[in-house]
Order: sequence, then C-alpha cells, then structure tokens
Amino acid sequence: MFCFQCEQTKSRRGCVTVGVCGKSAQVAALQDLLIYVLRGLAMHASRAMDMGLYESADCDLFVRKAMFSTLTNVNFDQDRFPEYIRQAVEYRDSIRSALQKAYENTGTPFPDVLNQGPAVWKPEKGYNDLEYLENEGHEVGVLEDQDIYGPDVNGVRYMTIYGIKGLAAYSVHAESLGEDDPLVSKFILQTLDFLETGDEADRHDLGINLQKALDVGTTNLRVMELLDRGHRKMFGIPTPTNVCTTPKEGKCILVSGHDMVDLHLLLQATENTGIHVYTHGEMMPAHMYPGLNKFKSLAGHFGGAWQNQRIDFATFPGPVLASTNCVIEPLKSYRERLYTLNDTGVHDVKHIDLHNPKHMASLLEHTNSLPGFDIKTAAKYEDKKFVVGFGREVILQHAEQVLQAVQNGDLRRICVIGGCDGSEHKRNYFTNLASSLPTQTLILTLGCAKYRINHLDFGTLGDTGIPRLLDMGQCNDSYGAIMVAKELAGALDTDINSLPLSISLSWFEQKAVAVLLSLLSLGVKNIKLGPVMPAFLTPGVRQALEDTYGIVPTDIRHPDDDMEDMMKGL
Ligand code: FSO
Ligand code: SF4
Repeated sequence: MFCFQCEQTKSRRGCVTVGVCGKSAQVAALQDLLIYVLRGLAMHASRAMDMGLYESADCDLFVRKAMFSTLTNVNFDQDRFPEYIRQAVEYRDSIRSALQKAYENTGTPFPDVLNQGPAVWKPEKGYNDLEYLENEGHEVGVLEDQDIYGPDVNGVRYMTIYGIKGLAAYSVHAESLGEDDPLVSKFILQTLDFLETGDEADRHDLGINLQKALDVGTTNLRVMELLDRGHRKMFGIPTPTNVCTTPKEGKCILVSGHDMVDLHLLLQATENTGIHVYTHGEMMPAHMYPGLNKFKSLAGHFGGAWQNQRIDFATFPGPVLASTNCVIEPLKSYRERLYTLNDTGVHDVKHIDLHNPKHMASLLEHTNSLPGFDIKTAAKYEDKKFVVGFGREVILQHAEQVLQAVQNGDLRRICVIGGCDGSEHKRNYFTNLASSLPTQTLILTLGCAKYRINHLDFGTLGDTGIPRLLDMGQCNDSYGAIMVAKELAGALDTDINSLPLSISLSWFEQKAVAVLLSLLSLGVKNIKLGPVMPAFLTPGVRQALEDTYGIVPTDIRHPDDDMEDMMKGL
C-alpha cells in the first residue's frame, strides 16, 4: 500500500504497511481499485455527456458516495468495497453500451482510450475473491502514477483527487438535505476523465494541473453554498446557543460525524420516548439550529473532538452512531454499541440506515437495554460552557459594530483559527496561537479544530459585548466564514486580502483539502497551514504555492512568531 492523503501520514511521507489511521493494506488497495474504476467510469461518462447521452442522477450520487467511502477515517470495512467496485463497473458498462451504440450508428470508430486500463478493467475472478481484488488494487495506486508523471505533477494530480473526495463528501451531505446541482457531478466526472485521458502534454503540465486543483476549489464553493442553503432551509438560521455538557439521567444515544439529517431522524424517533440524544465531535453545531434544538430529546453534548472517541465512546452508557468521518477502529468495550451509517463502515460493526423503520426500532430497543446515565454519573460531568451558533447571519448583524471597532483601533485583526483536528500533540500549536493573540482580536473558528480553543475564556471585544471567540459551526460551514469576509470586504470597498484578516488553517483530511483549494481559488493569500504541509506536495510545489499565494507552514514551535506575523498581516 501507499497512502499519503492525510496529514498524519507516516513519517510525513506515506503509510506503506498499515495506515496511521488503522487502515489495512487490504482496505487501502480496495480503495485504490475503487478510485481506479471510478476513473474508468468518468472516461465514459464525460464522453457520453458531450454526446448528450448521459442522464444518471443515480450514477452521479453513487460516484460521490463511493468517493466519500475512501476519505480518511470513513470506511475500514473490506467487505463493503467489492460492492462499491461492482456497482462502479456496472454503471461504467451501461454508459459504455450506450456509447458503443452511438459510435456504431454514426460509423465512427470507438476511441482507443476506451479500450484500455480503467475503461475496461473487470475482475477475472469475480467480486468475492478479496485477495485477488486487493492484488489488483496494489497495481493502481499513487506510486504507479508517480512513475508516469513524476512526483511534482503527480502530487498535484492527487491534490485534485483528494479535493474531489472532499467536495464529493460535502455534496453528499448537501444532497441529503435536498440540495444538489448536476454541474457538481459533471465537474467531478470531467476532471477525473482529464486526469486519465486529457491531452498528454496537458496532463504532464504542472501549471495546468494546478489550475485543475483550483477548479476543484471553485466547484467546492458551489457545494458549500448548497450545504449552507440546505441546512438553513431544513433547520433554520443558526442562533447563539449554550450547549449543555452535563448529561441527564436516563437512556441515551450518542451521534458523531457530520450528518444533521441522521440526527434529525433520530430526534424525531426519540421525542417523548424518554431517550436522550447527545452530540459528539463535529455534531456539536446541531444545537445552533432551531429546527434541531426544538427537540426535547436533544439533551446535550458529550465528549470532545473525534480523536477522543475511544475514551468518550467507552464511557458513554448507550449506543454510539458514527454518521460520517471521523470514525476509528473501536475498542472491544464499545464495539457492540457502535453503529455505522451511510458510507461509513467498520468491519464487523453493525451498519444501519435510520430511514429504515426496522433498523430504527432495533436501535431504540438496544438503547433501552443499556444502562443509560444514572444521576450520580451524570453529575460527574461539569458544564464546559460551550457556545455555538455564530453563523454568518449573526456575525453580519454586527457588521457595523465590527467595522466601527476596526476604525477605532479596538479591533486590530480577525483571525480564523479552525479546520480539522487530529491527535498529534503538536496541534497544541493552535491553542497557543489563539491564547497569544492580543485582546483586540476576534477569533472565528469552525470544524473540529475548535476543540483546541473552545475551552478557553477569551472574553469579549472591548465594550462591544461581542464574544472574542465565535464558533461558526462545522467544517461544513466554511462557506459562512467566506461570506463574512466577502461582505466585510464589500462594505469597506476592498478585497479579502486587504481586510485585517488572517487565516491559520488546521488540516487533517480531504474535506480540508477541498476547503483550502476553495480559499486559494478566491485568491486568498498568506494562509498559514498546519500543523505540517501535505506530504503529497513536493518541496518544489510548496515553493510555487508560497510564491503565488504566500501559503506557509505553521511554525509549530513558535506560535508567538506566527501570531506576530498575523498581526502584521504577513
Ligand atoms: Fe473534523 Fe474529521 Fe469536519 Fe474532517 S471530524 S476531521 S476535515 O472529518 O470533517 O472537521
Ligand atoms: Fe495513512 Fe492517512 Fe492514508 Fe490513513 S488516510 S493510510 S493515516 S495517509
């Protein structure tokens, strides 16, 4: 195996025997094979679109869900991948038949590129032979492509693929909220096709590949806009809300991941049953939506960021649902209580669909068979005083006050410190950076990286009454932060880079790659990216990005120096 798609990759180079995340070599190879076959599907779909022959909302959603399954900490179940691969081959071949007929009818020869590689790959031994599929997957990964394209271009090509994975995941969330745009899938399929069959010189050109990666960022902005709209349409405008972290006596279920639709289904099913539902990790922003917070069964938040799940899940006295990333191989102590949903998977862990009434009923039955919280245990958890819900609407209500504070010198800088978190100790950098900021700053945070700073008391900004730390929501809510920046720039008749705004982005996996590419596609400069730079970017490419965008690694040992740079706008 070779995988370097996330920040925690082994020795800052790549995981080669087993993932730091726990992904086995077998699952890594199956995921590589899946991406390979999806590339073959895209080669056909892209041509079918050009000829007006492609109409498949089902296929569009399948491609995005299949890509979602390959994100870091989403699906570790080797038994799920043969089915994804089988479906990808089936969709590919049905588009292929339509294309073949069209070519026959016009008397044009079928393109040669569609008679090789991922365009025609089929399992000689069927889909049940995992070892065979694994061996096939070991032949079609990063290193094989690197032999063809060299490390610089290959790294950028993989940045494009990882960005597409991130935007695919976000668009699956948006779709479940009823928001979709066919242009998103069109972009995914055409870009995957370019990586496979684009003009040979273009495919080897660093500049053209960098532009493709930026195009991922532009499309991701559209996806985040859909997501923003979907959440608001379904659950209302986020409102500042105190989140209760002291559990209540009674039966309980914990929900982790990002999927508010799953949480909503669960809240509907548990209302007035006496079962309490708690959020974990990236689900905490659920409390900011009136349409979710109105449920009495939404009892509070339990635990910290995803990387604490082994402690948090082990001590939780009820079932735990992993709705999306980030899930990790469970400990024995809670394996029986863990459920995966959607494209998330862990081998031999129950996988359910909350839309299925039977699955929901058996989950509630399981909940009632477990102890839940008793008064004594519940009282041991102190209130952490988390406040969520500073969405773009709330912040922009105070735009005039904020701009006035900038003019008075009461507000010297708005610092975005957020993104995704990980378990490494060096991520304390973000805590230290935030703590070292002068009091004349506002800190916008989102994503699970908020847990590095949301336990600290930053007070309010001068006498404005505005809290200095404003939690905007999940990483899914990055669109809101971008809109705030755009609106403030508009009000000051300037551009984002001329605002007193600095960004320190904590990245971990491919959703963060998509968000980073969105920021770059908007021309945002001087982002500090950390805790370390992506392993898939070579020193040469990092330098090119620094030269063009001023993007630099966080100085993890010297957060004070970074703070001073940020205050100077560097
Ligand atoms: Fe975090 Fe995980 Fe939300 Fe990521 S829970 S790390 S970028 O999946 O998506 O912020
Ligand atoms: Fe390694 Fe990250 Fe890939 Fe897991 S997802 S195998 S930790 S690079």
